[in-house]
Amino acid sequence: MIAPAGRVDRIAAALLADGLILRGGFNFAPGEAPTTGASARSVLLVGQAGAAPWPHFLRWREKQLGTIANPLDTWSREVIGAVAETFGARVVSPSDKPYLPFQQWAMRAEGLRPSPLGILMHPRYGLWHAYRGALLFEDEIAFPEQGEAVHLCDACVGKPCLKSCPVDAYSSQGFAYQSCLAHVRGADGEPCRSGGCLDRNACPYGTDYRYPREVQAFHMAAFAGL
Ligand code: B12
Repeated sequence: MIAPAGRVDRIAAALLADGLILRGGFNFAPGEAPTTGASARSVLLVGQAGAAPWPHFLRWREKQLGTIANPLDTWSREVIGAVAETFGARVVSPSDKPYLPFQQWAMRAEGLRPSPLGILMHPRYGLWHAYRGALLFEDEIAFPEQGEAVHLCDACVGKPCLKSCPVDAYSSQGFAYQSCLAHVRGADGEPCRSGGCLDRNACPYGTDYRYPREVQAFHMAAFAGL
C-alpha cells in the first residue's frame, strides 16, 4: 500500500510548529526490520537544521516541574510522539537502546557522508544539524529519487576540523572519546565547556547554522555529564 498523497507535507507542517524538519526517508527493503521485533515499510527522519527547535524546547522546559534526566530527549519524544499519533506512525529515538543506525538511515535518506569528525556533513547545514527521532510507517511512501549529496569535505584541503582540538581527539583512527572527555572535564576544558567542540567549530561550512554558544554548552554538558 502506498501512503496517501500530501501526508508527508502535512507531517512536515506539523513538525515545523516545534522548529523540527523532515530529514528525508526511504522504504525498507522487503524483509528488512528497522528494529528488533518490529516491522515497518518506511521511515521518515525527523531532525533539526541549526538550533531552530531550541526556543520551543526552552518554552516547554520552563513549564516542567523538577529535574528531568534527559530533557531534550524527553521533549523530542513528546512532540514527535504527538505527530506520530496524528499520522498513524510509530516513533523511535536516537537514544533508544539498542541504538538504531540513525546515521546509516540518514545516509540513505539524504545521500550524506560522514565528515572526519563522524558527524554527517550536510551540503547546506555543514555540521550543524542533528536527528531528534524517526517515524515508522506500515505503508510505503513515494519518495523522490535520492542521489548522493555534494560532500563538502572532499573539497576541503586544510581540514581545520582535525587541527583545533587541544588533545587531537579526532583523527583518522576515529574519535578518542576518553581523551576528549578528560580534557572537557579538566582545568583547561573551559573553552569547550562554554563554546562547544573546537574542531566542530573550526569547520568552514554551514556557519549560518552554527548553534549559539548556550546551545553548544548544553550539548557539551550532556555529553560530558557535567
Ligand atoms: C553513542 C553515540 C555517541 C558516542 C560515540 C561512541 C562511539 N565511539 O560509538 C559519544 C558519546 C562519544 C558521542 C558523542 C557525540 N555525538 Co553521538 N551518538 C551516539 C548515538 C547515540 C549512538 C551511535 C551508535 O552506536 N549507533 C548505532 C549504529 C549501529 O548506528 P550507525 O548509524 O551505524 O552509527 C554510526 C555512528 O556510531 C558513527 N560514529 C562512530 N563513532 C562516532 C563518534 C562521533 C562523535 C559521531 C558523531 C559518530 C560516530 O559511525 C557509525 C557508522 O556511520 C548516536 C545516535 C544513533 N542512534 O545513532 C549519536 C550521534 C551519532 N551523535 C551525534 C553527535 C552530534 C555527537 C556529538 C558530536 C555532539 C553531541 N551529541 O554532543 C558528540 C561528540 C562530542 C564532542 N566532541 O562534541 C549525532 C550526529 C548527527 C549528525 N549530524 O551526524 C547523532 C546521530 C545523534 C543525534 N541526535 O543526531 N556520540
